[in-house]
Amino acid sequence: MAQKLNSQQLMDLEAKYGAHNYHPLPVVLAKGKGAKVWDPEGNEYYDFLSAYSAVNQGHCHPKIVDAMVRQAHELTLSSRAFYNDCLGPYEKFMTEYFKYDKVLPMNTGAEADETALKLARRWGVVKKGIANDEVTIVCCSGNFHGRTITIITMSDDPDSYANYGPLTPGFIRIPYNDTKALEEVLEKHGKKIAGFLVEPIQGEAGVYVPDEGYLKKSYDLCKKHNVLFIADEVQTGIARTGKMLACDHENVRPDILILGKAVSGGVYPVSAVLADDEVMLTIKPGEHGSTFGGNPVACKVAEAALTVIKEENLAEKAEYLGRIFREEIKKINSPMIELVRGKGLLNAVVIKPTAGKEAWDVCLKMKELGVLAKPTHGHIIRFAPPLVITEEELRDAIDRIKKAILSFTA
Ligand code: IF1
Repeated sequence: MAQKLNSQQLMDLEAKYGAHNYHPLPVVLAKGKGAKVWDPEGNEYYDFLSAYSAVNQGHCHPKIVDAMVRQAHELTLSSRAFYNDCLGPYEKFMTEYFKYDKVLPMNTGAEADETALKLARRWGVVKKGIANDEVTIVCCSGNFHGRTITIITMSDDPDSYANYGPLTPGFIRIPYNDTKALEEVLEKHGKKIAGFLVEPIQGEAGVYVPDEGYLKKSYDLCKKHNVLFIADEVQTGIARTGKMLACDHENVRPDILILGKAVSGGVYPVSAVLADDEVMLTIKPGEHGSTFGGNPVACKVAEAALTVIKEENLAEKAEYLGRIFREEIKKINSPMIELVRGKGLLNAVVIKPTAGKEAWDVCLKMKELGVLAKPTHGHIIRFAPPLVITEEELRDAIDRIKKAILSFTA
């Protein structure tokens, strides 16, 4: 029998044998249940990252895991060369759930974003009549849509795009949360613009919440110029911000909706693109796809995961608990807390380095006290627990966060 490895040994293995494309917090997760996770030594933590909002339904939700295990015993993969007996019912479920004509199933967020870009370009060529080599997509500064070559073309973060060789033409980037900039680009180049791709709240930018009305105004501008409004709700969707979709806060219905992460409750890679026929049917058989997209396990997992969201009222919970979180964190009397922002349970605290201590040190201290979160951009800590966290657990976690921050300034 192989002997059980401890945290240090496991981290050493990753350093020695794994590519060095991540810099994780030094904690190893070996078990998860609801809002809590445990390391191999048995230490317990509140998970305030939720695998970047994939685990909205909580770790190892029994209904989702059951759905996966049951289907895994029947049929795991058919490919799309044949039909399978889960995909049709899943597509009916998804289109009724999100109220679109059609869904296109993929696996990861990046693939869903790529799919949306292809759909928008195709629609631009065949419906709007833009010349094939001129189709343009407008994106926003500070965006994060994934890691493919085309997607990193849109990024303005050198960590994402630098030294990866020639990128993809056909994008214009404008400032986020700036309807004037959108209006100008549409006035100037509208005839060759097929779509405007936007995150309703920017995750990677440090949970950057745009001004109220930004999405609605942007949507209206797109309509005026016959441009598709494309929402990347990979991180903001599925109840995270207090509504099923973050666009619901402004009653905006995207022409193309991109979903990932929590569509499966973090149990399996499942992503999806939703649109109406006028857009979706511009892609014909053989023109796009994926071996695993729409596989039977994915279908069953996603149906279960989305059912849990409604059964457990997780959007309402996120809204209610998010208010408590922001209120309580704002009460902490420390010069380290510069700003608290967010919506629902997608929140961030901007940390002002104090006495040589910064966001990374706060995260290490929180880890010691039983709360896991990860800094972004050096000075921002994202706080996004599973939406199933109870009020009692949340308040307990807030006490620990408070202790961690005060330990540097008291
Ligand atoms: C990593 C960030 C979060 C996303 C949006 C598409 C994707 C993502 C809005 C791609 C992915 C992740 C991936 C994760 C880090 C992370 C992240 F900090 F980089 F920005 F969540 F905030 N659209 N977000 O947020 O989805 O292909 O990964 O399934 O490790 O890179 P994917």
